[in-house]
Amino acid sequence: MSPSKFLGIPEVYSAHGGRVDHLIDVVHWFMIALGVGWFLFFAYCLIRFRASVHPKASYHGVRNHISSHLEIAVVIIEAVLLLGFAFPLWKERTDTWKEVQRLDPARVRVIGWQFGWTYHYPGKDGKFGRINPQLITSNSDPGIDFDDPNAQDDFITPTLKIPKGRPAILNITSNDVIHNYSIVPMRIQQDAIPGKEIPMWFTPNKTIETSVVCGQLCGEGHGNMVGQLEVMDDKAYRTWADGESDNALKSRAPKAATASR
Ligand SMILES: [Cu+2]
Repeated sequence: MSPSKFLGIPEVYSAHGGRVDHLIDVVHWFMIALGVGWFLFFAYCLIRFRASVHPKASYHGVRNHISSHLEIAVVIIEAVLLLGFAFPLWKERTDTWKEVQRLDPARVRVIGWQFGWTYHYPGKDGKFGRINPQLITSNSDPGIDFDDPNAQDDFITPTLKIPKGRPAILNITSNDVIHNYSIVPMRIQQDAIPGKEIPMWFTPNKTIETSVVCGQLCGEGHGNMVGQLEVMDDKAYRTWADGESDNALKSRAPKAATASR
């Protein structure tokens, strides 16, 4: 039985999501066991130390060293948890990051702003154009420098589209305050911090059209920061992305020619 099934958490759509739900289950079972244990101890104390049996307090307190031994045991258990589980699991995640770079990931810059999200794709060349914050003209403007050759085929969309079955690397950033890009069906979220681009990655394993929310209270329009996400079949995604890239290149070609004269 898994508590995560009763908590109203939506279906998982990413490769790693099942492990997150498993952790949620483990933590809930552990907390239930702790809650029951502490409640029994509380009930025991109420009965064992009731006023009619112990009208006077003991001024000596505990005289043995049990509590010191218990504290040492807690330190050892926590060291085992940290060194034996947390560090190796973190290492596995960071090692996979190197592997992900080789798996032909879809890359998108995600820009949070008050109050919405903008998506910047690198286009067919796979390279994001240079970003210059001084070129930003509105709060949703990603500030792309179109004098950069790498920017010529870049395109911007109001909806995030990514392929199924390939990793998606989203570089999360913000134009103003701290936001948080939170995709609940993918079991992943990342703070959007102005001046920083922080990559987050996951592999969608089913197609879905869903919404993405802002997970960080960021101002009066925070509740309206709902983004749209579409996970498409890989072939449909490539057709769409190449088409958008070609259109962007065509629309900028005359400008690029004038600039080079
Ligand atoms: Cu926000």
